[in-house]
Amino acid sequence: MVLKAVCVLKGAGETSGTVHFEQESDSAPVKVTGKIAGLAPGEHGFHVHSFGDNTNGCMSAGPHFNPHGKDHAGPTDADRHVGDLGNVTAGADKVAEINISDKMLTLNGPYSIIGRTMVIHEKADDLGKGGNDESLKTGNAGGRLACGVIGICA
Ligand SMILES: *[C@@H]1O[C@H](CO)[C@@H](O)[C@H](O)[C@H]1NC(C)=O
Ligand SMILES: *[C@@H]1O[C@H](CO)[C@@H](O)[C@H](O)[C@H]1NC(C)=O
Ligand SMILES: [Cu+2]
Ligand SMILES: [Zn+2]
Repeated sequence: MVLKAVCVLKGAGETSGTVHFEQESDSAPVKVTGKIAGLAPGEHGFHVHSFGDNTNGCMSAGPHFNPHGKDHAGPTDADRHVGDLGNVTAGADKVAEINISDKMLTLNGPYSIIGRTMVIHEKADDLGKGGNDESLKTGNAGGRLACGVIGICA
């Protein structure tokens, strides 16, 4: 059974986008595709945060989704937050095209990301290699430019 989800990201500024998620079977990687516009050219941290709560904007989404109690890291690290998708890169046109396949994300079971929040950040995620405490929590990715709740779609 193919599972699909979608997230519409919005924020207080000009950043906005749409991200699609697709998983071919329960244990398959999740394909993450889409586009985010209104970004300064360069890398921007991109994570699934714990809560599908946007009552206080992107802040109420809480920290990175981390059901296994790991340190923050990069998407290819074995030990990482489930929500750690690294960076997406915006071009001179201020648009980041997203095309990621991730083995740790899932759209089913107790660790499903459905109902949680996708966040795009102001700065680059240092993937836990920044050499300070914050790097192991957030990757020093700075402010939350836009976010949205991940929902089931047809
Ligand atoms: C940002 O993450 C990507 C992978 O998602 C990585 O290739 C890149 O080196 C990272 N940038 C920094 C500054 O660590
Ligand atoms: C996304 O990446 C996959 C695997 O690297 C590639 O086969 C596919 O063509 C890419 N899709 C787009 C729209 O770039
Ligand atoms: Cu984040
Ligand atoms: Zn993290």
